[in-house]
Amino acid sequence: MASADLNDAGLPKSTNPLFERKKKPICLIVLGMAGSGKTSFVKQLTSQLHSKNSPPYVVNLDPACREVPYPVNVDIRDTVNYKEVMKQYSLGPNGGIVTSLNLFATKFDQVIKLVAKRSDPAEGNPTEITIFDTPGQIEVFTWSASGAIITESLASIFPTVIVYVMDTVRSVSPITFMSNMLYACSILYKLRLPFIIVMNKIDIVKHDYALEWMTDFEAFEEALASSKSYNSNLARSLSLTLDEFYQDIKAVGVSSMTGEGFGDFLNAVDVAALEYENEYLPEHDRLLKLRNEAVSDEKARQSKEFDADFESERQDKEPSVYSGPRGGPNDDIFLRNSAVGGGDSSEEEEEELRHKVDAQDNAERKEHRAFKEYLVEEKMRQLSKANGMSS
Ligand SMILES: Nc1nc2c(ncn2[C@@H]2O[C@H](COP(=O)(O)OP(=O)(O)OP(=O)(O)O)[C@@H](O)[C@H]2O)c(=O)[nH]1
Ligand SMILES: [Mg+2]
Repeated sequence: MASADLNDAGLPKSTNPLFERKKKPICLIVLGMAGSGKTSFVKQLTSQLHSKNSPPYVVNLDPACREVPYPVNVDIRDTVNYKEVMKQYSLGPNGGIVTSLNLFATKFDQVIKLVAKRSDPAEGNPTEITIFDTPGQIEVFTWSASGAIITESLASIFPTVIVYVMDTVRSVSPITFMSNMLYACSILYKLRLPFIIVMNKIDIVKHDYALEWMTDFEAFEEALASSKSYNSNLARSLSLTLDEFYQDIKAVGVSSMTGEGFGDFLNAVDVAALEYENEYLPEHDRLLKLRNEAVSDEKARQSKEFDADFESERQDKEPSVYSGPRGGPNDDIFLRNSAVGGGDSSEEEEEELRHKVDAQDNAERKEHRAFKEYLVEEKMRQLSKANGMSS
C-alpha cells in the first residue's frame, strides 16, 4: 500500500475512526505485583496463541528482567541499557527502571507503528492480539508518566484491555487479598479501561475462595473474624466500598504453569474488547471532543485578550498620556529597547536621559517634603490660634 494511503499509525486512512479501530489488534497490558506471574502468564498465553495459529505480537517493557522466556518482538532491553542508565544518572534500581521506561516512552510511537503494521491484513496472517509484559515493580508503570503515555497512546488507537495478574497463593489472607483488590481498583479508576483480573497459580491454590469473597460479603466477614486487628476493621469497611468494583469486574482463574483456564481468559478478552468499543470508545471520543472544544475556547479567549491588550497599548501610546518627565511615547519605547541592548541611540544620549529622569525624581521628592513641612506648620498655626482664642 502506498504510504500516502496510510495514516500516522501506519494504518489505512479512513474517514470513520471506528471503522479503522475495529481492524486493529487487541492490546493486553499485563500488570500485577512483583512475582505474581506476569511473565509466566505472557509465556503461556503466547504459546497457546501460537498453537491456535494466531501468533501474538509481544512487547517486553521490563528493562531489568534477566531473560525473556517467550518469543519477543520488541524488547525494551534492545533499546535501553538499564545498568548504563543507573550508572550514568546515578540512580538506584527503581529509579533506573523508571528512567529506562521514560526513555523508551519517548520512542513509543515507533512501537505503535510496528503493532499497526503487523495487524494489517496485507501483511498475511495479521496479529489479533498484542501483549505487553511490564516491570515487576507495578508502581513504576501505573504511577509514572511513561506508563500513562504508553497506556493512553495505545488506548487511543487500539482496543486496549488491562490484565491484572493476582497471585492466588499469596492472597489467601483476607487482608492481603483486600490490599491486592484495592490496588486493582485504583488502577481501574485511574486508567478507566476494560479490566480483567487473572487469578494465577490455580494449580497450587484454587481461586474459588477469592471469587466467593468478591460475591459474598458474609463469607469475607467470616474470614476476617479470625483476625481482630485495626486492619481487619478497615478491610471490612473497604470491602463494602469495593462492592461496586466487584460487580463489574471480570475475574478468571488460570495456571500459567499448566495452561488451565486460558480458554476462559480468551473469552473474557473478547467481552472486554466489545466493552472497549461500546463504552470506552464513545467516552474517549466525548472527552476528546470536550478537550478540543476547551482548546478552541482557550484560543478564542487568548486572541480576545490579545486584541484588548493591543488596543489599550495603542491608546496608552497617545502623547497626552505620556506627559511628564519621560517625554513622548518614543522615549518609552527607546528605553525598553536600550535595556536589552537594542536601539540606535548612543550611550551618552542614554546617560543624559537617565540624569534627566533622576533630576526630575529628586525635584518631586523635594516638593513632597516641602509640602509636608508646610502642612505641619499650618497645623501648628491653627492650633496656637485656637488656644489663643480659648485663653
Ligand atoms: N505453580 C505456579 N507457579 C507459577 C505460576 N505462574 C508463575 N509461577 C512462578 O512464580 C514465580 C514468578 O513468576 P514470574 O512469571 O517471573 O512473575 P512476574 O510477575 O513476571 O515477576 P516480576 O516480573 O519479577 O514481577 C516463578 O517462579 C514462576 O515459576 C503458576 O501459574 N503456577
Ligand atoms: Mg516478569
